[in-house]
Amino acid sequence: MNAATAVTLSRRIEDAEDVKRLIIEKLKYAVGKDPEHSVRQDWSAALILAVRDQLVDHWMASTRRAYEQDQKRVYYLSMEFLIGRLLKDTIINLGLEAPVREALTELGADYDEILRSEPDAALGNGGLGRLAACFLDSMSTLGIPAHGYGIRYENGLFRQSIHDGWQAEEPEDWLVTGHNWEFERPEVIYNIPFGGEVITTPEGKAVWHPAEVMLAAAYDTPIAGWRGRHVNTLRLWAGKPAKRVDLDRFNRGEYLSAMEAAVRAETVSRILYPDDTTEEGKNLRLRQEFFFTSASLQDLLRRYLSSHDDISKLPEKVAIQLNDTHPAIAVAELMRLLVDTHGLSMEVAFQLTRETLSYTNHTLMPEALERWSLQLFGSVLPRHLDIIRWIDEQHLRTAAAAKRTLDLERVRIVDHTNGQGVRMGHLAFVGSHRVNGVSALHADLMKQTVFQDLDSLYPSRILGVTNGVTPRRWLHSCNKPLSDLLIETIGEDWIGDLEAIEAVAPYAEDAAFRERFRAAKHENKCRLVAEIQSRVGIHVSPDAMFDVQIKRMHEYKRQLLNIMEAVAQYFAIRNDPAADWTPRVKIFGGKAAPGYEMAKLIIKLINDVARAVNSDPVIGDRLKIVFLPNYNVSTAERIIPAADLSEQISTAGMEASGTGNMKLALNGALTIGTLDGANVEICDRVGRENIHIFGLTAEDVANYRISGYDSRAVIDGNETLKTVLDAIGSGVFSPEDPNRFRAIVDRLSYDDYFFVTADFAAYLDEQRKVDRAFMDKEDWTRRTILNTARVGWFSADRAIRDYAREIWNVETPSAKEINQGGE
Ligand code: NTF
Repeated sequence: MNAATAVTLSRRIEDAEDVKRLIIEKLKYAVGKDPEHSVRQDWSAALILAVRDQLVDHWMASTRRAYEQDQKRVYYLSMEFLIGRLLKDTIINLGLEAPVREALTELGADYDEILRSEPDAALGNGGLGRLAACFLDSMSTLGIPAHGYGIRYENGLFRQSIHDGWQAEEPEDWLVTGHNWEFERPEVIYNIPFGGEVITTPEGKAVWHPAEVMLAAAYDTPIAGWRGRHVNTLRLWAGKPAKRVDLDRFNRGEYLSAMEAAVRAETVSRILYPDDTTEEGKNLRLRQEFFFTSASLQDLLRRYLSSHDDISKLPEKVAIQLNDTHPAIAVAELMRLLVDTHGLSMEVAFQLTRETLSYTNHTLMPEALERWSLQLFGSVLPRHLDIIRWIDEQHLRTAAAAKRTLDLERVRIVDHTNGQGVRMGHLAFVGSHRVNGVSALHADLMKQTVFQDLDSLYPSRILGVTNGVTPRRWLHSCNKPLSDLLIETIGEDWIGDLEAIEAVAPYAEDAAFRERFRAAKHENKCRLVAEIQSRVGIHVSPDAMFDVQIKRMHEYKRQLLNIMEAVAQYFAIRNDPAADWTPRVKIFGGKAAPGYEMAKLIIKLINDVARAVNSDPVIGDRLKIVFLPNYNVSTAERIIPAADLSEQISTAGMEASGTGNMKLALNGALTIGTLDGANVEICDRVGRENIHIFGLTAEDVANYRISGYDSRAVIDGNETLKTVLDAIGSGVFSPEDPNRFRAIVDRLSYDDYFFVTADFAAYLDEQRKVDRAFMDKEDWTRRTILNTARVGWFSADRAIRDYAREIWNVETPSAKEINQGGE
């Protein structure tokens, strides 16, 4: 052991005494406070800094190992990382919870309160961003040398509040209290050019003269995996001006315009686009995408070249994953860097680019497949437009040579028809060696729909890698009662190898275990009852079924179907209050994109129905409806362990995968769902008898889209449906504004694109089966245990192993090796 190592080891935490010493040291020398005068924010900062120290040695060792062994590295480029809070997860991953809790208690600080005071890093909208965060955890757990690359948004996803039932948005300012996890890297700075023109030299070389150059500055957050042995980096880029102040202007007294360039540059990392399906503020959005992609590629090329001479070996040592089309400009930017900076030919550059890049598609919704007008694209990225045209030519030659009859216009990257534009999905596809969907069904549908032509040109490029979730955050850390029970019963292998959770299956037949499983659920429900009471002032009973739908508000996810069922049930209870009703609490959580009027109207409908139902004395505990505002990662961590029923009721064929479905099943909720996304695979694994499937299949939906579908006739033929829609449409829930929900009813009657009316009867039927099933406590518990036991495959570790094997060509240790550990 050399002297340097000896010094660092003394900072290691072995017991509560070490924690106390380190926290006091941090309070004093990093925060600048003495314990007597420290407020919660100071304790929190000191604790985070002390825990962060624990990561540093492993972080450096991980980096050293990657260099020494010349390991292949994975770069995950994502516009979104929805990481939430880091403190509790990191403490648990490092196995430090007991000493930390003890130390803080002895110091007179409240551990749980400190955990709650950490702001959620909401650098993402929903599924795609949360998946990226789970993948970071798993890549560290599996010891894959990896970087997440993204944007350090000043304002993450907006904060949602509910005023009079309507969604209101406020900016989320997670950075104002300081982000103690990160390390600023002032020396890691890249130029990011924009605009200008491309001039061809007499030798035929294209030279880009940008109109403007800004800077990208790096901020690193260490990400530990299970047991903290391997630590990777999340590197986020902030926009900075090349020159902070224009001194000439300033001296002329033009103070505001002297700062113009600074404001412009900083705007690039100012806000996260609050929408995961449509692009707005097109110019800024395109600049954001290019900004972080270019900085990331420059950075990884610099790292590669610092230990390799031969750029042509890049694909052997580097794998770059594009999380959706947002970083798709990487195809052209990597070529630009290889050609313009490193002097390769276009042909060679294209081959290396394709071998290095791969692309994940997360949605088939046509409006989400990005597409830039030629005019905009050419004005912001003129050199890239040239490169893309070149790629398109090559690609067209392949298409023309193919024996199939193809509509060449449809396969082109640059669309020359009326709507002229650059199709980013096509660019990502053509520039990647693998293109993956996020569930088996989704990958199939990609081949049948949006990428049908490209799939026929490049067969075997598309594959499915079903999503997964990290069992560390989504069971072990968020659900202590259940995690403790599992550890006591089957040991703790499942935390690092979720498929080992299958060992609990036989206990489904054990009455004493079922009792304890129920007790764990009950404890979680009581905690949520208190939160509902304190946040929205609604009293609910922990003995009722907690029926949960938490996800972005979107018509295809069909929160509307859920609330319509609530209305039907409300009327049924009123008609016969004495019948044997299964008490339910319907819990909703989710944000609507600020510009998405229909989704916002559905939030209002949920709240208006809730107002009527919750205050109706006839109903009592038989039905309660709760909309919890500002749904985010931390709220999910409290709702999921308390759920009995998981609503996964999207229009079949439209939810690419879902990950909430996995988290809820893992935490012992039964699913009511359509055969959509990963629900299909969940059904296969938990068994058809342990899940409540209803409604049209993706194939049915596709057929109806062709043959046409008459929702008017369906409504007329279903008395309950008609009553529900009449009530909603005539203002029963909005007497102060009877026409408020007319638009919803009209949509369902004349253009029911999401097949709400088509699935209504089947959904109600299945819900009544759920009611009956819930009343049989023992059998219900048995089935929920089997859900927990059988969804181990949906671990993000398994998903990352699939990526590593099928896409990145990177080796991973076996689950056994992970659990046995070793440095
Ligand atoms: C989401 N897509 C899909 O809607 C989910 O089904 C899926 O589970 C997640 O991605 C993760 O793969 C998006 O968030 C986006 F942005 F593409 F719409």
